[in-house]
Amino acid sequence: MSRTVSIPAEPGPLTLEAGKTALVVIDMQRDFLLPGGFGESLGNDVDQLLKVVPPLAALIAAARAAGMLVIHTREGHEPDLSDCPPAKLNRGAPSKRIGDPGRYGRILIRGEYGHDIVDELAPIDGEVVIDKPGKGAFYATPLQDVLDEHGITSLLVTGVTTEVCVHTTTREANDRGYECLVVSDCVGSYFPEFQRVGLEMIKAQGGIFGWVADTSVVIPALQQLTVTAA
Ligand code: C5J
Repeated sequence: MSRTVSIPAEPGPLTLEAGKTALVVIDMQRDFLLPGGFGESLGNDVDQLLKVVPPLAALIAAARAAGMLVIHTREGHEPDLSDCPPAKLNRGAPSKRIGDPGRYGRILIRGEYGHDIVDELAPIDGEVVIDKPGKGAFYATPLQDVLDEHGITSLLVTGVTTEVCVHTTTREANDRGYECLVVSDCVGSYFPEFQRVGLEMIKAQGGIFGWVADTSVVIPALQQLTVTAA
């Protein structure tokens, strides 16, 4: 076991340090992933997101085994929608808005079945769950404080959707000084072309706001890393 590991990422290797790296799992919620949920009701192909679940489950298991901080996020709002700006509420299909009844309860409302994380990736005791009203995980949340408390400087970023909440969170984190490695087979978009271009954008221009690698290299790296090593 070692305190640091070099990941063969793109556009170049990234060194991660035990105890300073957290896994962030963004919005793997039933409303986005499940057949019949909010995402599918907007005409999206949820299979594009569901295929992320097996590699992400394996990555979460590796992070837990390494003793790494695991943080889950959920996009959603208070039942009275007081934290949902009109500019967000009033767009989209008029019959499918945040707060409306959906197959899995009121759409993207905290406490509803659809708002919670899919069973396969459910947080375990001690893991941090951040409820966020926006696309980015830093906006109007305690995420920065949580990372500061744990001395985190690097993030493994995963979840959905690649071009929306994953991108926004990675950009927010990059601007705050975190090194972000986006795990390519653990992020998903309803749109294959957005998935491809979204990943290209992160690592372009020498890694303009992050690094990209898949689980075939990230999981073995985590297996070499332990937060308890001297
Ligand atoms: C979206 C997200 N796409 N988690 N949310 O509205 O990316």
